[in-house]
Amino acid sequence: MGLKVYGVTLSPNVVRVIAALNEKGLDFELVPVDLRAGAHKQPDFLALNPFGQVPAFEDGAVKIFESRAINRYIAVQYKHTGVDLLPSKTPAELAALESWLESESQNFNPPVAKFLFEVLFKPMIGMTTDPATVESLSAELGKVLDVYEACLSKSKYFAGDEFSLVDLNHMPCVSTLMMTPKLDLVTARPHVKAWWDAVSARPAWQKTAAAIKM
Ligand SMILES: N[C@@H](CCC(=O)N[C@@H](CS)C(=O)NCC(=O)O)C(=O)O
Repeated sequence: MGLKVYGVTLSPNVVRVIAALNEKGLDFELVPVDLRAGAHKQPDFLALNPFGQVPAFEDGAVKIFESRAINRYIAVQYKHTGVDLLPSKTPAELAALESWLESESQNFNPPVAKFLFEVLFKPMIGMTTDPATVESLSAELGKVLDVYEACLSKSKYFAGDEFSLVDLNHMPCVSTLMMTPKLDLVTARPHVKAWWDAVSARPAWQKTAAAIKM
């Protein structure tokens, strides 16, 4: 029994779940999945995630896949443990939070995931980074970050003055982006940079970051 995260910390999607568990102060087991050997396409893993991707998650009899769905479960099931990741009160506040959660998965994640694959992960698997692709993805990402800069000039966090799941869900890819030569996408935008400085200084994130093996 207990909480189990299946995956490896090279994956920002896996780190997203680890970050939520650490914010909650919950103990969990990280069960390694050998992606190179194709363990994620074997029947025992497909029983956890039929799409054969990490992360997968177990809380006793509860089995969940998709990092954002896992984090939503953690936020609701463990609402009163550690920091409240869904601190909204009114329907309007909840809707604002949902808008930025959607933005993370629909607007931010597609260009940043392609960017990180091009810049960091391609060289790891013996492929060559294409500079033109890097430039066009940087421009695409920059437009999203311009919207974020405007948002974060009005409030300390994405959904107001309290840290929430919106901030947390963004953190793994921003952290990985900060490891690339294009970290100025963040640092050149003062409010995005101030946000990153604040959220990455959180003790739970420090614990998460220390566990990441690239
Ligand atoms: N939307 C999924 C994405 C999961 C995902 O793309 N996982 C990657 C690692 S970052 C994976 O398992 N790749 C192996 C594959 O697709 O075969 C989530 O957020 O959990």
